Amino acid sequence: MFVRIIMGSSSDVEIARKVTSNLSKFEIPYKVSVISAHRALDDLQALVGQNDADLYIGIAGKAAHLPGVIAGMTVKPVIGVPVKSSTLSGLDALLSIVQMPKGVPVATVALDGGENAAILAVQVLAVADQALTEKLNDYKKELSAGVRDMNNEAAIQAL
Ligand code: RP5
Repeated sequence: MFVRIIMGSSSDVEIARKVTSNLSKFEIPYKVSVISAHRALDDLQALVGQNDADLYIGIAGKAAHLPGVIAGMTVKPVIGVPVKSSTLSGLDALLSIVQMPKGVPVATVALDGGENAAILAVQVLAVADQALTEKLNDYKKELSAGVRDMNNEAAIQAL
């Protein structure tokens, strides 16, 4: 099992780092590439054409066609991460990724949402993996505990 993370430019690396650090928490193997759908389409076709990954995460800003083009090349699930990289504050990337034509979905997460891209990837991969499902249950418990800690903070209780 492994996830391919493809970003459109090395300028997207901080968002990719959010993905890799969260996949690592669940011990999910991954491979990272920089390949632009616009500037290196042949390379993208060659990589996705290998058909060797279980899931793809495409990270891109501006006219962010990368995740959609990946989705057009594979039947594996594709998660898209729009990057807030331009003068339009990322709205361009968000709409470019989320507004896919019917039949070719890209599961789009929030702007710069590398963390949720990783968690969603784990959830997809966990459907047929009980050990991974148990790790996700533990993760959810940690989230709950974190909010309980916030609730107990003295500054909150003093309001
Ligand atoms: C997109 O354009 C990339 O995904 C990046 O977010 C944005 C800017 O790319 P660079 O001009 O920094 O290479 O293709």
